[in-house]
Amino acid sequence: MRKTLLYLLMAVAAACGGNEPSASSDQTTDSGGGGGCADDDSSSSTSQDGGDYTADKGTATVSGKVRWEGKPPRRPALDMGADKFCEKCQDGSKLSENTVLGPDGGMRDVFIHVKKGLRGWKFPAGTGEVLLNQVQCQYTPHMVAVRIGQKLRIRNSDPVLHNVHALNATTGDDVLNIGQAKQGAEDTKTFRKPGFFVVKCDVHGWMAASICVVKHPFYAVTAEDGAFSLAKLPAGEYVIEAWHRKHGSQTQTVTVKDGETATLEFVFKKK
Ligand SMILES: [Cu+2]
Repeated sequence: MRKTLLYLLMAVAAACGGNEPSASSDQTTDSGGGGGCADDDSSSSTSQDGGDYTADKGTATVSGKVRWEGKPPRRPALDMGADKFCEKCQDGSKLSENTVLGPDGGMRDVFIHVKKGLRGWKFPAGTGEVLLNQVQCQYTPHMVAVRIGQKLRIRNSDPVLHNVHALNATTGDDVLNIGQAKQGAEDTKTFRKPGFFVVKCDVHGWMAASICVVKHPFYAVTAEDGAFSLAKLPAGEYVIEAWHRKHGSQTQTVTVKDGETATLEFVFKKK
């Protein structure tokens, strides 16, 4: 570790940003489970039909908004003084991302998904890839959702050592620990089971993110407006979960018919 830190100090560049050619590797994990994103479809099936799901089999939509009620939590400035490069990146805009709200109280970084009700449907593995970047000593984005089979590309855009150390949110078990010392380094990861993971960087204590792995396409991560829409659902009764890394989980049960839209509102507040 001492060697690594030495490297880190040597690697501190004059500029904040930039790119270099990347080295890459691939990993696959079976580790799943954890609260939050994990699907829980051990209960009775509620949606109609079942079988191989294709988008033309669903015409129902569940949409809505996640909002914060009450005084908005403070977003303290991150103290990146422990690392010379990171300190240089501090321009007053690096604030805690623990709770990020929009101007009208919409809540960012809430993971919305169908938790129950899809039993009987089979979903093809996700395609393409999703990026978890490390930029100016923060993970970007703060919350990443990835399908089973879809590639999670992990990139270090900084000229300092970071690592993506992911832990099962429930058990605390290590599921992933990828260190990237070089600017432009890339690795890819594919998940085989759904689950929810919190991510930390062992070099920079302020860095935080989460990864949600889902087996079906009915999920969303909210932006600052807090809005979400789960479209092309088969008609049925569903348990919808809203999960936030800091503020926990809420569920609501909803029934939707073909061609109809059901609207939900999730409200988080200080506990
Ligand atoms: Cu870091």
